Amino acid sequence: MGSIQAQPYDYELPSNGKVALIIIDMQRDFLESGGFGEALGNDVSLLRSIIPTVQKLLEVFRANQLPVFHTIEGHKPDLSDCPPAKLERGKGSLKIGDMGTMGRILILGEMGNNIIPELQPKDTEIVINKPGKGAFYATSLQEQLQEKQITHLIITGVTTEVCVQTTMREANDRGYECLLVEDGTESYFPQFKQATLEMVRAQGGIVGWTAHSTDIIQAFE
Ligand code: TIU
Repeated sequence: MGSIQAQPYDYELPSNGKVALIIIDMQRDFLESGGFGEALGNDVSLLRSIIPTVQKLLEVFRANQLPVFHTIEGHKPDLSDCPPAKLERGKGSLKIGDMGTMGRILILGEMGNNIIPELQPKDTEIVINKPGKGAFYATSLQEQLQEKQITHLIITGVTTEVCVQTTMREANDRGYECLLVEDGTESYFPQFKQATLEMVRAQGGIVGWTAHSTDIIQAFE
């Protein structure tokens, strides 16, 4: 493993291989009709464009026997882990916990809350259920990364400016070297994706790096 052509400058992979792939919230609730994304008033079809890219990265990490973490945004059925502020936010017809066409909206274990079939985790991969937008808040992610001595994170998933960016900022504050995959993340709002890519790599990589998946994959071949 060497370096990846990235912005604002090349991203150095660790020589000891302590790098993980993070796949954020690629769940039906955000990518298919009848889930949370649509309940918030979004066109969910836009997000599906990154599926082949994330699949390719997943194959590369699996082939190199490198750790993969999947996250799911979801709440306990009794909503005890959902703050009232989150529950009550928005003016859509469906709220968290309501019955949608894929089961209860954003509730762990419901059909809509499952990871999409195209990116099903293997038994050896870690799935982090998270009640917040960031993957570190109220989860075991930090402990699990530390256990594997991971220092570098390649970040993918949805949506760029919400759960992906929040997680990347949380990871950056915890000292991880974060690389956001430009074509491996998507938003319901193209301008928000673009702004996020620019803001995380501004000021000399204030939050981290961004790179195209082809340049990342090349570094693992
Ligand atoms: N609404 C939106 O853009 N995102 C979320 O609510 N969660 C995630 O980003 N996963």
